[in-house]
Amino acid sequence: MFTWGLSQERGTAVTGPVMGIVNVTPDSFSDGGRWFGADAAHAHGVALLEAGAAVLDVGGESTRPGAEPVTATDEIDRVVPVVRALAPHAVVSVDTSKAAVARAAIAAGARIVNDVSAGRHDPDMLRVVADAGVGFIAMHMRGEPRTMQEDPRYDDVVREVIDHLRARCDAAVSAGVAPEALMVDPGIGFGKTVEHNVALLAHLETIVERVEVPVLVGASRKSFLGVLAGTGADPGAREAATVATTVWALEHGAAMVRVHDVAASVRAAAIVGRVRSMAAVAA
Ligand code: PMM
Repeated sequence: MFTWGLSQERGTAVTGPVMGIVNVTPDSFSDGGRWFGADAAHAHGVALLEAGAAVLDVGGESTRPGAEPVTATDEIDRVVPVVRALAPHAVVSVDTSKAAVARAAIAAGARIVNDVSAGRHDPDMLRVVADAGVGFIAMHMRGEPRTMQEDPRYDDVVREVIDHLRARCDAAVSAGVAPEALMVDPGIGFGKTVEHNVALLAHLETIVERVEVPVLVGASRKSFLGVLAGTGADPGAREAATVATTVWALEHGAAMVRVHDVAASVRAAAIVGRVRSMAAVAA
């Protein structure tokens, strides 16, 4: 059975706080099309592993705002060859909301399912995860990717995200998923304004305390960073801002960050770890 417990043996357990993104899509917001072929995606995954990724997150459907859905067959054709090639060398998660894709990816060696709908999109998802005994990442999303950025509103975004994540964890456990296999994610950019995203980061410690399972943060290259840093619409110009979110997230209790540029976040995580251990000795 999968747990998030740390172990030193690469390929069999999660060894660090950085998840690398391997998008096998023609249209993801920041790297759409770059790693679309299975060979290119595999080579990209190997490079992220060498840069220090503890998990490789392989996705075959873009979740950017306004993205069009992909059929399960197309998604399987995209992700399975890449999962199969990477799984002997890495802990691989599959970024999907479809049970059929999760099942095929697990058969190809994926050990974690990362579902942006937290098991709501497909009624079979939680059972597939429970039966396979794999890890499950439940993310908060308001609505669905195609429409989620149309005027998102909350009374209290932090409280509502916490309540939702706790409810999704309860649903997963009721379906037979082991509590140790769960991770949650506040879903930066998924049905949220710039202010909502900042509030979720600002109150990350509260989220970590209240959800009672490890927390993943995925802020990498997202558009609110372009707004906050004044770098505009080019996702590639958001790297410094992304590293700032890595440092903030790890320093405020996140167990893992999901990023495109693994090397930069691994270096940042090393500095955070070093300073934190010195602070613990000094205190
Ligand atoms: N973001 C994207 C896709 N999948 N999964 C989780 N758990 N958290 C995220 O923040 C997240 C995700 C969109 O980013 P991408 O298109 O660069 O993969």
